Amino acid sequence: MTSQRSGCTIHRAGCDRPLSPSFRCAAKEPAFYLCLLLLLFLDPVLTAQQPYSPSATHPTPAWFVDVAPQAGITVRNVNGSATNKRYIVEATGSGVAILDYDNDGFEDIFLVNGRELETRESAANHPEEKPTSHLFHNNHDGTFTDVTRKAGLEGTAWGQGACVGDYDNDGFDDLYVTAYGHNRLFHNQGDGTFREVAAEAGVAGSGQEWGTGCAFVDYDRDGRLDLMVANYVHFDLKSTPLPGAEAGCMWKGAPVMCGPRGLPYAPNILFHNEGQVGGHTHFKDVSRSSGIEKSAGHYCFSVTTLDFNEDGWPDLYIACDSTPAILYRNNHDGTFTDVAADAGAAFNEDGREQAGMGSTAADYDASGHLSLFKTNFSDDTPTLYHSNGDGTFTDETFAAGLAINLDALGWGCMFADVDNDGFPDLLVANGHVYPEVDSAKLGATFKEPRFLYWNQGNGKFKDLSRSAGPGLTEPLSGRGLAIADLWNDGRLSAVVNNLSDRPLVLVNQALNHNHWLGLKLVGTTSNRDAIGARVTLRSARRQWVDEVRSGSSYNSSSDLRLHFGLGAETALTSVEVRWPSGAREAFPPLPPDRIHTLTEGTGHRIP
Ligand SMILES: [Ca+2]
Ligand SMILES: [Ca+2]
Ligand SMILES: [Ca+2]
Ligand SMILES: [Ca+2]
Repeated sequence: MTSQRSGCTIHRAGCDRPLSPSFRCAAKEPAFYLCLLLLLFLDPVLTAQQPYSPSATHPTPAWFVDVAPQAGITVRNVNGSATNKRYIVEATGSGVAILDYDNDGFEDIFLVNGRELETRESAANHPEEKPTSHLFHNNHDGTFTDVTRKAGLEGTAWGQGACVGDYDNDGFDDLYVTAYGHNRLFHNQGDGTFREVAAEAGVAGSGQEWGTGCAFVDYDRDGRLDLMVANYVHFDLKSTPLPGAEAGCMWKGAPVMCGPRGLPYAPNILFHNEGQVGGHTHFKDVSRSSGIEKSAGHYCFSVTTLDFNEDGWPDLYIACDSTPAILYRNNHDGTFTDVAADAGAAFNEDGREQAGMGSTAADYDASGHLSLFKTNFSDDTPTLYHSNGDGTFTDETFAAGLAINLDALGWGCMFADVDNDGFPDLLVANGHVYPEVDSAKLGATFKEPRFLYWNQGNGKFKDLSRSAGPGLTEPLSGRGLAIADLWNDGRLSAVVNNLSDRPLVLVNQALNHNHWLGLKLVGTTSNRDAIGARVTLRSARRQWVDEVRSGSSYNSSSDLRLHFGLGAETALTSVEVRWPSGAREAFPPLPPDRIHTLTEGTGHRIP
């Protein structure tokens, strides 16, 4: 349900049908607000009981409870053996993608899955018994239904990561799944089903590069989403040595799986969307001509897109294992240059390379600039790269209070304002790669808790991991993590994919009275998902900035809608969107505590 007034669309959560003419508010302010009141009164989503509703009995600011069993999301993750990881492909685990594949206004959940190693027993299994990635439809009432088979998403190979983007601008979000083996592109056919089109679209890859993180992004601003794919190693099971076989296969004196050191590098891939060629969308591999391939000698995982130098052109940040991180600066001419070292985002403050796993970007300190956070290996800190606002970053990990929990090996990470106080907090999934750490007592545990670093609003974070609910404290070997407002009620939930274990759906049941604003952006000249759009909200006291992005975290893809915690603020003075096309538009101040749809071309053009 929507009401429109001079470029401002009020979105009724969970319903995209146009409002009947008698409800349409055309021009005048009083009618507009009456309309809003009617919407509030009539809105069954907002008036109905929230699933897993918050309660004042829980401690604030967060009390995370895992609702996955009640929600019906119980499928186990498979990545080779659950207990004996002989090859590194068994240890890195799987991402999560959040998308509203059926456009019913509620975000659905895609859990990437791996495979068993091919043994005589598993080869004898019927194909339909093999593990597959799973799509869960959001039933709006706190439950989900596994629609994998109905949606045609079986046979997702040994999946690694996933990203979401409407690459053909038909109004239905499509899904790319990276793999050990050929990558998959699932075209959303608009009827609840997908068709695998990677080979015909030219994005399947060679099958030898082990694909990890990915992101849809329109790097040349032609209105079509291109595709960035990070690669980990050039992996061949047959030529990979067994645990203990050589130096790269030992850790703290114990024989462990080999890699990534000692395994051959695999270059990253950039695919340019060429539009319709011969009746279907075709992508061209531009890894060489774009300069992406020049960054050799990295073991890359997650991709996070952001315009770090604020020139209106999207850049790409890639966390890489055991090697420096990459920051591909967009040169506006179809080429990129890795400027991570010069920008201060490649190493930690000691100039040391780290084992980058996941990454996330946000304006966590209301400076108006996007900073970066990266997870790393155990016996190391994560890294907070604070944006200096001039295209460079300063490592603020220690100053921000994040040089803690050194036993943990971090993976999925997202900035998310879990209590809507206006400052994005950090959620981190952890888990070791070596099951041997338990039996050989190597100073860590294979299963680890999740962390909540609560943003105090002064540039520092407070570790609330042990006092913010059982959803965080239960040890599991976490990997992918994605964030979404699953029931359009302003509460951000987290979905975590755990290695060789069951997933988590973490809901914050602590009560707060803070305000929030959700924004779904629709591009018209720009790509339809508006991926790359930058939004600035202002009130009399401060500003909020964020960008629409596809991939992030660890090989995962979160709710494409932007979410802003507003704290006590109820009166925004302006809402500004810089669309991926470069056009800037102002929208009238939007009322808080709901999700609005903003469509490109309906705001007031800013010269
Ligand atoms: Ca949906
Ligand atoms: Ca599409
Ligand atoms: Ca493009
Ligand atoms: Ca840029």
